Amino acid sequence: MKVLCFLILAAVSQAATFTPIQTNPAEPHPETILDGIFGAGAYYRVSDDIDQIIPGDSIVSVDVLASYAASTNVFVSLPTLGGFIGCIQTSLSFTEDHCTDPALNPDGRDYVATWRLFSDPEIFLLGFEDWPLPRSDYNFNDLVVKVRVGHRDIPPSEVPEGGTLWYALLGLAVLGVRRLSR
Ligand SMILES: [Ca+2]
Ligand SMILES: [Ca+2]
Repeated sequence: MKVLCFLILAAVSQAATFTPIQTNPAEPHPETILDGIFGAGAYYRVSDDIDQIIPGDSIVSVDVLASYAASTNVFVSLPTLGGFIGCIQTSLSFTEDHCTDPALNPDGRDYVATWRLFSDPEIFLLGFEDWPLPRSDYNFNDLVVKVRVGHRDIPPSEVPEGGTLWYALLGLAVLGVRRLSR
């Protein structure tokens, strides 16, 4: 019974969480924007408990997909352990900078929704909300960007040579035979 309870608790703690996106009738929902560019069903929403850091060794490109904002929002990336934190810096004084990591936002709230493409794991689609609550319409389309990340090439010295790899596989096979023979 204890094991069952632990498994249930583990499943609950790993449940995906999605920050709600409000609908503003005057502007498109960010997923309507993505539908028009990538096609419906081409992407999936990333859980908001894991979208704080864009994983990668470099940011290869940033393309603005849409912006429905009264202010000028500029995307900036902050290197951090394991990747990058994405932020918008805004030009108007009644709004504030918002980052993918809510801990960096003045009120600690989440102002970024993230999606990924099924066809390309190197691409992250970020929808930013620039107005803080309670005045915010919270529709996450004030800046929608496509970020492509890159990964460091592994130097040849770190790639096992063919012979080394075969000896390693042979060693595992020997261990397996010994275990079976016990
Ligand atoms: Ca988020
Ligand atoms: Ca908005």
